[in-house]
Amino acid sequence: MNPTVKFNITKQLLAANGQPISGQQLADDFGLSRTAIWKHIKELEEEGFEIETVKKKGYVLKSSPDSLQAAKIDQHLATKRFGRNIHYLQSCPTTQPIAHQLAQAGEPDGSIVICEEQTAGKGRLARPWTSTQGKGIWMSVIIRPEIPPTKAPQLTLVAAVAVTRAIEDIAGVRAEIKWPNDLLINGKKCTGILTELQADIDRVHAIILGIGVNVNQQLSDFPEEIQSIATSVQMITGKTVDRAELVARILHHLEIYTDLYVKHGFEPLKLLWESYSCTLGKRIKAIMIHQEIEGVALGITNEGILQVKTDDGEIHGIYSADIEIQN
Ligand code: BT5
Repeated sequence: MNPTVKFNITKQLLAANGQPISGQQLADDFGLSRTAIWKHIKELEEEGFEIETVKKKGYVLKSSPDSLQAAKIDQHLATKRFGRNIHYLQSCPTTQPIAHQLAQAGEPDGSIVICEEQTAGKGRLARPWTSTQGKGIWMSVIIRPEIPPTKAPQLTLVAAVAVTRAIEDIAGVRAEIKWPNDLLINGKKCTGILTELQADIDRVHAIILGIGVNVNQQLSDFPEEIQSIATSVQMITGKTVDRAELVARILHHLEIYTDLYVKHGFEPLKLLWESYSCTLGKRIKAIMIHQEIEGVALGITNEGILQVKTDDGEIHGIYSADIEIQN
């Protein structure tokens, strides 16, 4: 089947809002036979779309599956670039290397790789990221900002603000950002962000922003070892969230904030970031590979570096660490 035709048929069926679409009309639109259209319809049915054929009227979409097919995200998209190229997979080990390959081959700014399940999802420092089938958002966004590589970690903070705002818009809950890459609700992690880079010494070619959001999991969907630290949006609100709508909203904010960042730098985003932060003013322990620093988190600099004041009054700039909040 032709993926572009399938995408467009799905789009038309979704947009028709329960009204029939004539098979002949679709055939004319795409320059195909009615049989070819029917084959696409059958394929959509196999993917969980419930489509009724009404004599002399055409195809009526009765319901669509809870999935992240490109057309399902597209129906909610209000962006110019972000999410305009969607690579959708049922299952993959991790979306990150796929996005890297696409970026290397010239995939445009704002393209995404998204899947229903990752079998080897990864966090920072090669830690595992649990990515349950059909319950969350597991996506990599390719971004091509014209910035030096040293500034790339700021994009993690920009993305954290975008996801927080999107969750607030769609589910009505306010997550808090734990520097640098965790979103917490009631102190438990619902989102992780992994920022990877393609760059030479003075220029970024692409940033691959890996975003994992726990959306519709129940506690038992998480492996036992993370049940005490993980949560999902549904566990907090008690309501199932339309994941496709949430993806579109994340992309909406991500496009706006990335553009703002490229134009005006990190400063305007810093205020927003601070308003969502649960780290600032708290006593924390910053755990790095070769060192641990304990003290009060004072704030972040205009570069996005966390400033921690230790008991001897010294101020340390932390570029990357795991943070434990102590009070
Ligand atoms: C992160 O790492 O939080 C980054 C997660 C990025 C995931 C996305 S999904 C799309 C893209 N493709 C990928 O393969 N990855 C990206 P870090 O801060 O290192 O946190 C990892 C730790 O979080 C693990 O060691 C667990 O303790 C915990 N964890 C694992 N899965 C989790 C989940 N689903 N929810 C909450 N916590 C989890």
